[in-house]
Amino acid sequence: MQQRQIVAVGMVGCGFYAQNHLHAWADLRPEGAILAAVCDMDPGRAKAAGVKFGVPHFSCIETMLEAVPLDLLDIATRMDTHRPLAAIAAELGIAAIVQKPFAPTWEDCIAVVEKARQHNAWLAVHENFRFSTSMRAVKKVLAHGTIGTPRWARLSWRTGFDVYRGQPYLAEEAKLVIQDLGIHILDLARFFLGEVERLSCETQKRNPKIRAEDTATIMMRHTSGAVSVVEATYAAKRGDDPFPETLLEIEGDEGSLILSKGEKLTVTTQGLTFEDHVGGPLLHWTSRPWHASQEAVLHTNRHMFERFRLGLAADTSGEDNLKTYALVEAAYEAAASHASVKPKAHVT
Ligand code: NAD
Ligand code: 89Y
Repeated sequence: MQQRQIVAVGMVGCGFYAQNHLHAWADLRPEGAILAAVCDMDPGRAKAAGVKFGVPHFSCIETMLEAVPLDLLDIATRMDTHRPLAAIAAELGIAAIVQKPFAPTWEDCIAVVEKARQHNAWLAVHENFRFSTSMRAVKKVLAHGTIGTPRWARLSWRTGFDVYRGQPYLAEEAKLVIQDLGIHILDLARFFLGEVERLSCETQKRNPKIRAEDTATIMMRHTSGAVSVVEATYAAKRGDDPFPETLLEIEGDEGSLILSKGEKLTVTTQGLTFEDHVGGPLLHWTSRPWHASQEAVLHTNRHMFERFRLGLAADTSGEDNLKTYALVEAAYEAAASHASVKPKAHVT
């Protein structure tokens, strides 16, 4: 397949988190990813993004697609709109990236994947945590065999940061911390330890002002035999709040690694212990505390763009992300049934 030199990108949704996508696409312009148009059904948001990034802006996706030839649609709206927007892209043979969570239900996710397959359209999910500089550093240590085969892990995301301020809709979600945030951590568990055989889960709603669970504790048996604990909460009250960092402990046959606050990686192997800072530098558009999440957007967009350009699937293709979404579904089922649950599989 011939490699594309230039990829014309259209952005749908210019809200809170899309600002990071817009900056990332602007940074990737010298590499050939050209932000060509933006769209938001809120005309004020569309205009603000269009003016800021110097591209035409639209408040209707169909109008944008008629006016501007695009190769890749980056959908950073909320999950309820992912299925119809991705369908519009697939029917036109345009590649699509959808933000996490993939869609509100397993059936919706399958429908998005099937629609793309039917139209031979490239599809990926913007699952950014595994692309952050620190998570790539952890993956490298594992891939080099420095700690041997991973046997046990704790992946922890515990905060009291006011996530409802920037994302007020979170307080109204029928499913909260597993679907919104745990989904990233479950994806990391797959990334580091492989697929999951079964899981159990306990949820809690500790903040009385919100609708759904804000705390989840999940225990998983991976097909490799490894066991992991995935923790996610929006209700922690901690002096040294690590938001939005994921903290890790992974124990292998030959050693261990610990990723602690401040993106400090401690690796123990053959009786020796090494420490390193493994976070990426601040970018001109990132700031603390959001930086760790933001910089991962740049790496995610670059990965998406490069894979699409080569005609290859993204690591977090629609198909791949179904496996992460199946863990979300299994966690809710396990919490409701108080039983251990085997994640669903999508059979094509
Ligand atoms: P938001 O409500 O701030 O922005 C969504 C925007 O989409 C709004 O401006 C809305 O007008 C627009 N929109 C909705 N339907 C549209 C349509 N049909 N056509 C054009 N525009 C449309 O939401 P947000 O907080 O930016 O969240 C967006 C997504 O990003 C969510 O899926 C969320 O889970 C995800 N997110 C990811 C991270 C991360 O770290 N990866 C962090 C925050 C949010
Ligand atoms: O929505 C969440 C996400 O995906 O990452 C962090 C977040 O913005 C708030 O917890």
